[in-house]
Amino acid sequence: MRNMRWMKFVQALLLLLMGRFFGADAVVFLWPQPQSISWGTGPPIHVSPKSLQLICPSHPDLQKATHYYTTHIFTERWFPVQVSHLHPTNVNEASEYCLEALEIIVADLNADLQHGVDESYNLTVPDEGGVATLAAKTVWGAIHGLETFSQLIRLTKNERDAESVIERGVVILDKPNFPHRGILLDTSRNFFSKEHILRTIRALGYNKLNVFHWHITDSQSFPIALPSEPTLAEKGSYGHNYIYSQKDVEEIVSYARAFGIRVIPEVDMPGHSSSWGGAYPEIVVCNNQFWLRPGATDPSDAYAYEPTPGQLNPLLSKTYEVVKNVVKDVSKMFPDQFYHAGADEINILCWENNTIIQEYINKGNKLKDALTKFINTTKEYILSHNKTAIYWADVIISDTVKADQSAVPPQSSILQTWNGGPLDSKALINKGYRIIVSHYDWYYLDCGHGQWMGKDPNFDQDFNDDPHNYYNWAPGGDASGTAGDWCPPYKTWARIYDYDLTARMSVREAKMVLGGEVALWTEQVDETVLDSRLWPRSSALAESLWSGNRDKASGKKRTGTAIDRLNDWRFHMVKRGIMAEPLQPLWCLKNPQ
Ligand code: CP6
Repeated sequence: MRNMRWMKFVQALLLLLMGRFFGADAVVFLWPQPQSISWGTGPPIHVSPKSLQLICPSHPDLQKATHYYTTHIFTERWFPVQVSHLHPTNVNEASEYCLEALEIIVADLNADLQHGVDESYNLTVPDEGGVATLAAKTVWGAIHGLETFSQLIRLTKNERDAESVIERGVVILDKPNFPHRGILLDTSRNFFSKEHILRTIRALGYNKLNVFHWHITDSQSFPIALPSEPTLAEKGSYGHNYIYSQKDVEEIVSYARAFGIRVIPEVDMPGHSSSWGGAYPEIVVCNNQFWLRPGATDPSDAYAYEPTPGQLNPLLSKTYEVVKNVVKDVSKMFPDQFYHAGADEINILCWENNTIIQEYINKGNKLKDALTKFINTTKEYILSHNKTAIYWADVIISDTVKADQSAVPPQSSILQTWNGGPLDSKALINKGYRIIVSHYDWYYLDCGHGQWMGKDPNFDQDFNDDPHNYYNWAPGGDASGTAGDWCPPYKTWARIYDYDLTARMSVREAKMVLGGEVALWTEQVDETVLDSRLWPRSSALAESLWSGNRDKASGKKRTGTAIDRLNDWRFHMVKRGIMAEPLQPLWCLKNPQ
């Protein structure tokens, strides 16, 4: 017995000494890494997630969040091995300290969840346990703090009778580097039922991402029921089981709020809108035509980038009648101040194919005047609902399709990039616009899957020449080695993490970058692979936009050292029901370097 006590004493002394020397190091892994974290030096603190008291101000979203975290997340158990080389093994013997409560204090309960709202929080767990404090300016910061708190709670090594502990006391001061941190999900090419969207939204919350950019409609389907224009979905969706009802939208928006996530809707126009032609064939030009122009020998002679072509006719009053209703309904259904108005990949060849538009040109107008007319008319609808418009940057950058397209959106608009790279960002900013970065060469999650285009020299010639071959649909496919993929290669987590979205910008320019979004276009994605396409790669974006991709002390890129932490985080997500794909074999976790 005496011996045992002596051993315990030595053990406690060792832990104490280790704490002194290593207290500043990672004690448990967190994702995204907080801006500032200082670990205490005491022994582990026991937490009983079920009896932990939560003291929470009265606010419906915060109360929903605390309820969710206490019932589902604090009680999370580990899978299938812990990355536990940093964990002490005999927690039970080392500590008498317990955490009894988490007190949440919010300075301003009225701050709405909108762009730029304060998301900071401070979290303190005293060395000797007792009451932890989560202090935030707003509910939305407090929700992020709850997530961090949940990541502090870990199980001890022995899975059989594992115990929940917080390894040390800790003080965390945290806030995001960028106010706009999101993912885009396209629900037009393939449909995703409500439960899959809700799961995706809570995964965003786990990662402290705060924007769900919902690319609701496109040429392939129109899956949202709008009260003023119900036939758009009735005739334009994949079927009655493939429509989001108003109630679905309400549920999605309110679920997202409780995780501090804004839902930004996009009903794409005037391009990418063949699906509107189900209800209103008269307002859609080159609707459902074969994607190549008759007699075309070169795939750049196409009406669209992928089947099926179809753009709104900018010269018809009927078009504006419908668009006005759509903007009205969507503005009402989504409380966010941002409204994404699309305007990507407008194809002049499609518009030229229409007699009304040809007459307009014969009168001396230019095609870009037609686009300007569309943007100028519809911007008024958007502004009249007090929304800020977001457009894809193609609306002013004219080289994506044919030279003759560019309109001038109001300076209050935000432009979202996808073509090009950092230099294009600078160009847009220097035209006076705020931007959101989604450069496909870094942030497109659908790349590298052998996509919908291109001839492949390795394929049989008959297959290559068959115009109905899915792989021959879009321009660009040749023997150059890029065949069969729009945007090779597959974007790895490290490529996403490493990207500096304000590279080579002045401080003034960098301020115009609101943040970034990874994009999941879904020509080749449906519910069966949704999680693995999104996660953990979107987590890489989440950290790079939250606290950056550099080590604070050394100023060096931390891409190389983030892998163990990301691996650990990936297991957390799997444990929470997000089927994130593995980054390494389990061997690496058992044999940490
Ligand atoms: N759909 C829409 C798409 C794309 C865009 N808009 C897209 C373009 C190029 C690549 C991937 C996706 N499928 N509506 C561009 C914003 Cl590589």
